[in-house]
Amino acid sequence: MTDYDTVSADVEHEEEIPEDHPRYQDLLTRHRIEKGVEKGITHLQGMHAEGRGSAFDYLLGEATIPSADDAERAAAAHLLLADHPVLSINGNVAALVPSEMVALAEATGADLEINLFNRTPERIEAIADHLREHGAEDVKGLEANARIPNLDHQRAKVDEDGIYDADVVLVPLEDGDRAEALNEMDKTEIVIDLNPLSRSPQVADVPIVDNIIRAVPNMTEHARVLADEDEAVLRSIINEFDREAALEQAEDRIRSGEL
Ligand code: PTJ
Repeated sequence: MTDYDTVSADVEHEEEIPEDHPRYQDLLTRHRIEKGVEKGITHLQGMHAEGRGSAFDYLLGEATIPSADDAERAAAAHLLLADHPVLSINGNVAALVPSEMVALAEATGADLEINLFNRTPERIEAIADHLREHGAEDVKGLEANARIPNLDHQRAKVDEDGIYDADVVLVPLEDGDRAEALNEMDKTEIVIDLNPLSRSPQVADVPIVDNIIRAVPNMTEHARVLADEDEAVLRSIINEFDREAALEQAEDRIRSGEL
């Protein structure tokens, strides 16, 4: 019996998961999603979404492939150049990367906005509290006084001075309908999704096929490095990024296991 066999299935605090466990990142992710459900942050459907993401990540080699790193750098350049960048947060994002989203918002001057597929006042409050506990000062999405056109139901609700007004939006782990509707509003859309065939990355200006746990800190790192660059340098990073190639390389990696 190895030490790995002693990892309890009922971990209370994430520090109990040994960092040298070969499946450390996956165990950490599952733990955070479970805690998110317990805290009323993550919807039960978020567990299904995580399971699907985890299967794609396994096939990707649980690593940020070079084309994803290019996408994360281009995304950082877009956020830095934006007039009004907004980072959208759902129940999975809040559970998985709360402090990392706060750090990305600080590095790029972006707003944080809660935008839920399964919207209830209780979940909105729980997520806002959770983000504040992780350092967020201003959280949007509570007012929800505007609507994304051509989208029915609760999932269309956004803040007028948030996502509705944004020129660049980061929408991680997004439902395909909403990604399409946001895209039709002529916003620059950055999507993080481990499934390159999903509609959300397919319609995104910058599709990032990577686990959000790796993608967000890497985007922040790129944003810090690029923060003092001229507009021309940022524009050339954006122009050099090839979205079709990024999607193709991710799919090839998943299908063949080779880069
Ligand atoms: O909190 P809510 O109410 O807004 O609901 C959020 C979920 C995620 C439940 C909702 O948006 C949903 O049902 O999403 P989908 O349609 O299941 O899409 C989620 C996508 O995210 C899938 O393509 C997954 O492969 C992908 N995904 C899951 N976990 C990760 C991921 N991508 C990157 N990193 C992950 N950790």
